[in-house]
Formats: sequence, C-alpha cells, structure tokens
Amino acid sequence: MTKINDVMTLENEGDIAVLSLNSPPVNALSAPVREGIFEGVKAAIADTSVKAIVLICEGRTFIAGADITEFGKKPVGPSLFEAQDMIENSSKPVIAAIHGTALGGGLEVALTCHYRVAVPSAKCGLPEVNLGLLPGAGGTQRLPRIVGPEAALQMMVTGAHVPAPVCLKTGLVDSLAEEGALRAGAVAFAQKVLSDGLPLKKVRDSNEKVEAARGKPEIFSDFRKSIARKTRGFLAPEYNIQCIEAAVNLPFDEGVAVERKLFGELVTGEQSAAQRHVFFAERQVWKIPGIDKDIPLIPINKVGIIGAGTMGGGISMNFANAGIPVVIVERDQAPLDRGLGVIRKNYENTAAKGRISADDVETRTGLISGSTDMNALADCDLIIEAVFENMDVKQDIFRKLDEICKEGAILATNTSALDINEIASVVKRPEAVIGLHFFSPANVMRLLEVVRADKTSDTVIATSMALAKRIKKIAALVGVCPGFVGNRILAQRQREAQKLILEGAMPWDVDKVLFDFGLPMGPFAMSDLAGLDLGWQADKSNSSTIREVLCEMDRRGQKTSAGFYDYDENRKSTPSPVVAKIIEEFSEKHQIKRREVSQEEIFERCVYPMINEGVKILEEGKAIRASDIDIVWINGYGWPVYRGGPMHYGEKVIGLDKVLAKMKEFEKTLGPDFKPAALLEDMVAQGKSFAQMGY
Ligand code: 3H9
Repeated sequence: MTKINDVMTLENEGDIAVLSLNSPPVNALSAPVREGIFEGVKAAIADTSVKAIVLICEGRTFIAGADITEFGKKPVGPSLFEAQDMIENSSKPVIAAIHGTALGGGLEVALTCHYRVAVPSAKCGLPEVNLGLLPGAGGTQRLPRIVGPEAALQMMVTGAHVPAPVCLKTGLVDSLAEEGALRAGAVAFAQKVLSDGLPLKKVRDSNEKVEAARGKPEIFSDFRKSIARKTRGFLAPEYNIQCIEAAVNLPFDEGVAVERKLFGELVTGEQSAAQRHVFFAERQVWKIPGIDKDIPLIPINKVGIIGAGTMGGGISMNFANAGIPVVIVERDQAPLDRGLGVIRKNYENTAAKGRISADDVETRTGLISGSTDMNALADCDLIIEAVFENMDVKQDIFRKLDEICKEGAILATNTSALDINEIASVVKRPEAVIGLHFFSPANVMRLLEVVRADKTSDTVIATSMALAKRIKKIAALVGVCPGFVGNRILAQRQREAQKLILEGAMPWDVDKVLFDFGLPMGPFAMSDLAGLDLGWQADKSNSSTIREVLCEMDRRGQKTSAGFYDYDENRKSTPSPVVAKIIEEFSEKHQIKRREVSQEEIFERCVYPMINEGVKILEEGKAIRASDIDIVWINGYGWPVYRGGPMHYGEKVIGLDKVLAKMKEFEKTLGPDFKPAALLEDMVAQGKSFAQMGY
C-alpha cells in the first residue's frame, strides 16, 4: 500500500489500482483531498502494471461535496478542476465506488469518472441550491447530459438526495454492488470494463439528451412556473436553471463558462453566505455546552399528552408518526372524542394527498389512545401538558402528575407564556420539569423550543433534545423568560407594527415591506389568519385598540371574511377602505398626528428592535448562541433562509454598529422601547462579533 498523502492511499489489486480516501467526517474536498485525488490518479496512471483505477472512500460516506469551510479563503493546492481533469483525461478507466452520499462536488468528481458503481443504500445529489449555490465543478453541464434536463432540473433545484437504485435507472450509476461489499464490487466492475473492452466514457461528450431538449424552451418556462411560489426571493434556483439551459443550448465548454460565472456571483453573494451560516447553525443548535454528549438518556417508549385540543392533538401526531405510543387525557369524553376525530381526519387528509398510505393512517391512529382518567399517565415516560394558559390550572395538573407519574418520567409543559419555574415549584421533582414549546400547527411546524427551567436536570434536557430529533423537529434550547426566544422577539415587531399604523402607515404598507423582505406574510395578514379574537374578551372590550374595534364589528379575520383586510370567497385579501377609515379615526381620537411613513422606517422600526431583543436574550443567557436565535426565527416564524436569521442579518448584512446607531436615534425620538442592549453597546465599542464574544 502506498501513502499518497495524509488522506489518500493507493493499493493495487492485480491490475486494478484502488485509491482510498479517508478524510472524516464526510470526505469533503479540502485541499489535502484534492491533492490526494490529483496525485493518486497521477501515480496510478504512471504505474504501468495498472490497467484501471477505482476511487473509493472510507468512513460513513463518499465525498459529500466541497469543503464549505474553505469558501472565501485563498485556495491552496490543486484546484478541483485540476483533480477532475486528471480523472477525466486518464488513459485508464476510472471507476467511482459510492456509498453513503455522493453530494455536490463529490458527485461532480464521480461525474468525471468513466463509470460509477454504488451500493443500494447510497444516494447521489447536487444539493448546492440549499447553500445558495449551484454545482460549480461542471455538474450543471454533466448531470443533464446523463439524466436529461428535466430530471436535472428536479435534482438541482430541490437538492434531493436520489437513491442509488433510481440513479441506476437514470444512468447516473452504471452498476449496483452488493451492500457492504462495495470495494469488491467496484474492482469486479473495473475488471469487466477491461475484459469487455468498454470505452473510456466521458460524460462531457454525451450530447444526446441535451440536444433532444434544444428548441423546447417550455421545459424551462413550465418548470419556472411550477417552483415560483416555493422559491420566491431565492437566487440560486433560478441560477441553477440558467445553467441547465446553457447545457442544452451551448457546447460543453461554453456551458461551463456560464456555470463558472454564475457560481462566482452566488458564492460571493449575501444569500449563499446566509444559507451556509444556516447549514452550520442547524448543526450547532444540538450542541449543549456543559452537557456530556454521551450522557445516558431516559428511554421514551410511551408519551402522555394532557389536552385533546388543537395543540395536544398536533403534538400527539408527532409521536405517533415516529412510532411512539401516545395516550391523550382530557377531562370529559366529548372533547376527547372530538380531538381524536380531528387527528384521524388530519391523517386521512394527508393520505388523500398521497403523502401517507391508508395503512399508515390506521397504524398511526392505532398508536394514539384516549382516556378521561389521569391515572392512564402512570406508565408514561414523558408527559406533555397542553391545556390553556392559566397558571392555577397548570399547577394543579402538575401536582397531580407528581402523584401519578412514575419515577424518572419527564414532566413537560407546552406553555408559550407562563413561568415554568413557577410551574415546577409545585412538584417534589422540579428536575423533571421542562418546557416543550411546540409551534402551531404542531404536527407541521419544525421548530421546538426546549425550555430549561432553573432546576431542570441535564438528563431531562439531553433526552428532550434527542427526542426532538427522533420526531424530526429542530430544537433550540432556551431559558425561561416572557415569550422565551421566538415570541419575545416577535413582541417587539408586533408592538412597532401597531404603533406604525397609528402614526401614518396602513396595515398593508407594513405587511408589504415584510413580505417583500421574504417573510411569508406580514403581522396584519398573520393576525387575520390566526383570528383577531384570539384572546379577545367581548365583555371586557372597550375599543381601546384597533383590534378591539375590529372584533367588536365582528371583523375577526379570515374566518369572518373580514379583519384588517377584506377577503373574497377564495380567501384572497384586499386592503379594506373600512379599516383605513377606522385607523384614521382612531389616530385622530387619540391625537396621534398621522404622517408619511417610509418603507425604510417600517423596516427599521420592525426589524432593528428584534435584533436588539435577540442581543438582550444572549446577554441574559436565555439562548446559547446567536445562531440558535436564527434557527428559531427561520423555523418558527418563516424568516427567509436566504437572509440567515435576524442575528446573522443584523451582524453580517446591516452591521451591529448601524443597528446600535438607529436604536439610539429611535430611542431619542420614540422613547425607551428602543433602548439598546448593553451587550450591543459593548460589542460595538469593542468591534467584536457574536462569535468573538462566545455567542
Ligand atoms: C459544493 O460541493 C460546491 C461545488 O459544487 C463547487 C466547488 C467549486 N464541508 O450533517 P452532519 C460537517 S457545496 C464542510 O452532521 P450527517 C458538518 O458541519 C457542498 N463540512 O452529518 C458536521 O460537522 P460537525 C455540497 C461539512 O451524517 C459534520 O460534517 N454538499 C460538509 O447527518 C457531519 O455532518 C453539501 O451540501 C461540507 N461539505 O450528514 C452536503 N458537510 O460534526 C452537505 C458536512 O462539526 N452535507 N460537514 O457539526 C450534508 O448534507 C450532510 O453533512 C451529509 C452527512 C448528508 C453529508
């Protein structure tokens, strides 16, 4: 065996050279990996006893792409193109042996090999789009030449990881090897290439499929239409499409030039920087400083949910979906039956859309039972209380849980507003109490705020985080404070939105600014959707806010076809002249002089205080890191991924110094709502980033 460099070895099996790459964790194409490929293939070509070359990886996966951490740094060693050219121009056939995932630059390397062999469990994909990029190493030109432009559009714009058996059908993979016997399978395939005298197949020269699509621009226009809604605001999907158009309409080298240019624009742009930030943030968020990652967890084999309402039902579905039995406890049979009925209906609707099978409906509903007796919770490992927000009621429930639940069980509350320390104070085992704040609809929304109270044990925290992963949520560990992280930041925006409409803006002006920024909807459209009467009490209502006035008029949002907006029978909204008049009269009545409010002011008033609040949250230790706050806002509130989350946006796009200056300016003119966080002042004074401050 010859060592090529620290990550690559070369071993001959008869006349087949096996190049074996080992660069944990995912064999990403760092400088040593590129060098290993370049020098390894060169050495195998130079060895006259070698007739064919197999490129295989050790560890959990084939090459998973370019090394994302290297972007923006000065490149060293052979470029990826040089390594690829060495492979593609080899006079001896090179066979890629794929297990795990061949992604991005990894698949692009495999596409310069003359053949590809994979185990059935392997997956191939060009997921660059998810990093705000496009495949920049010839992938946009080679993939359509194998699978055709339509399949390439799908793969590149969704970033899907395509299973090897499907790749075999599309021609992306030439042969499947037996699971667990990839090396032998790839070597055997190489021998077959030699014995059958198969040609040195270069994907770049195979033009049939791209030529067939020439003169059919509808392939692209139809595809653009089909993704428009989902990809609103993102640059990368469109750039990927343009590259495939180039593959169809231009010779290979010219197509590569288009790819180079567009890749260059994306990789140096704000969107990709934000999306790469999110990639790492999604992985950081699970890491809890101070808790050993190997801490023993509490086995969760059965879950109890208290409350069969919308929240309780949605939460239950998460566990049933993961195969975990659930018992739902309600006070009375009628609401329990109603809740169970809604769950069944939800599953049936999903099955009608073809997303799950009829059998799945039965299996999942079969995992959810109901009871009106709290004693049914006695054998549960985790109990989540999801009743309405009232401290006395919740404390009463927790007292009972303390009596009923087995030792070691986790006692969780889904409160979004109440002090979990107060809830924990009524039990003899406060270390077992934690907040699991699901977002509505709980079976759909990915975010889970795991709320650590003062006495919550490490085991309970670690188990909750692991469980979140099991039920396919993304969890952020946060501390107890009003609104926790997500709603606490939201409150800042809501307050300003309400003030702005009294000072001169209209609800649709505010909504437009935030929608154009990339949020799914603005605060007023959101209120209409949720129902303006959420938490509104008719008997106490005295026209003290616009919302009260609207509710008193029975304008309660979408459900009454009228709220801040008017709605037609298809729920399409239009600005309401009635509401405009109400707002103007309200301002007048409260002696607020209306004025022109610019879009810039709307944006700054709504967003800067959110960033400032995020900094306060960090200062108080209620979130571990700035990027955790970004994860909360992206997954719980629809902050656009391509803007990286409010903290990333504040730091990397606006600049914390500018946020501070604006907050100070607003503080002077608009009052203490804009008081800057002490930490923000500190950071700006010291010129430090969140990372440098340990956040
Ligand atoms: C590209 O290829 C551009 C080219 O077209 C053009 C070039 C000119 N780089 O996800 P995991 C780290 S763009 C650096 O937890 P899993 C990750 O941060 C790239 N680091 O494991 C984590 O670190 P830590 C296109 C990377 O088993 C550790 O590896 N490729 C990279 O659940 C384990 O990751 C992609 O977009 C990377 N490329 O999933 C694929 N990838 O332990 C991105 C991972 O410190 N990667 N790390 O937190 C993935 O989708 C998943 O990591 C993968 C494994 C499916 C491979």
